[in-house]
Amino acid sequence: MGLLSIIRKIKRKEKEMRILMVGLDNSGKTTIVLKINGEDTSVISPTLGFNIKTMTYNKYTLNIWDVGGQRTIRSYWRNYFEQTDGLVWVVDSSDLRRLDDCKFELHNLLKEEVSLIFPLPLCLPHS
Ligand SMILES: Nc1nc2c(ncn2[C@@H]2O[C@H](COP(=O)(O)OP(=O)(O)OP(=O)(O)O)[C@@H](O)[C@H]2O)c(=O)[nH]1
Ligand SMILES: [Mg+2]
Repeated sequence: MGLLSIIRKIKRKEKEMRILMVGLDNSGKTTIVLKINGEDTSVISPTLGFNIKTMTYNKYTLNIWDVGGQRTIRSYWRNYFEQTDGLVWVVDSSDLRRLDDCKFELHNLLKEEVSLIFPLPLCLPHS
């Protein structure tokens, strides 16, 4: 996962990327994916497994894997790492009470094979 796999794909002129979105439950992952896709966000329920959304950007096809973040299912995140090209870690900056929890989970994740992280501040209307 990470920069090397993206470079390899670009060299092979592959136009399909797999992006994994993870973060604590209720951090806004599904909301972000739906917003980007121009879909209704008025009724959203917690993700229990995962959702896949396919989008196109600059001739690239992005398969976005939006994975549920509830505590009981976080241990399954690693099952999605294989063949993932990039990872987006979503933080709800207004949820100060759970920032330590968020930090702990991110540290756990970084022990796995994650080779590249871009900080990408995203502001939802209520964040
Ligand atoms: N975190 C966040 N949530 C917002 C914001 N604005 C609205 N929401 C609402 O807060 C909830 C966020 O939930 P989801 O998008 O389901 O969060 P999630 O990260 O996908 O949660 P899981 O699927 O349980 O992992 C939704 O009901 C949103 O409509 C915002 O600015 N930040
Ligand atoms: Mg969700």
